[in-house]
Amino acid sequence: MTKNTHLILFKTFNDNYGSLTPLEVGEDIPFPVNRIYYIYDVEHGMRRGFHSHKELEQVLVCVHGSVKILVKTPFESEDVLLNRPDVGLYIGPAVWREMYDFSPDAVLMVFASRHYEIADYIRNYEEYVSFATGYFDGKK
Ligand code: T46
Repeated sequence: MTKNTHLILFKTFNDNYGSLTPLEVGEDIPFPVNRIYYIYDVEHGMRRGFHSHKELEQVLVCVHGSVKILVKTPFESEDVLLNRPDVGLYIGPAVWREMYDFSPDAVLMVFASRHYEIADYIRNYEEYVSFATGYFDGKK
């Protein structure tokens, strides 16, 4: 997958009385969770995101319906379909993301490693490419 992203398959208990997916911080979610938010009621054709984060780590779970996530670095990009409540998409720092093709019933839940910080967002694509090139070069 694209650098600093991976899919996580959560263990799930499927019983004759229904299904339950427990998420343990530090095990299923690979960082301490400081914030949770969810995105829903997204109008048909609407695209969101268009930014990267400098430090934030997140796990995105489409707990109902479906949504596609474009994850992109200066070197590669991938479109990920999230349509199962037992699958999470980890997105680390320096990854550009766009969310699109929300089904009308989609609920996208996000577990985040940090509180909401405007200064952690990079919304200008040229600025992002420069930041991410330096970030990934430093990891070689
Ligand atoms: C991300 C993707 C997956 C807050 O006040 N607190 C929050 O914790 C968040 C996430 C947002 N907001 C406010 C800021 C805006 O006025 O909610 C409004 C919508 O946020 P934004 O336009 O950033 O939403 P998206 O869908 O473009 O991006 C969000 C997250 O912001 C972002 O970190 O990775 O979901």
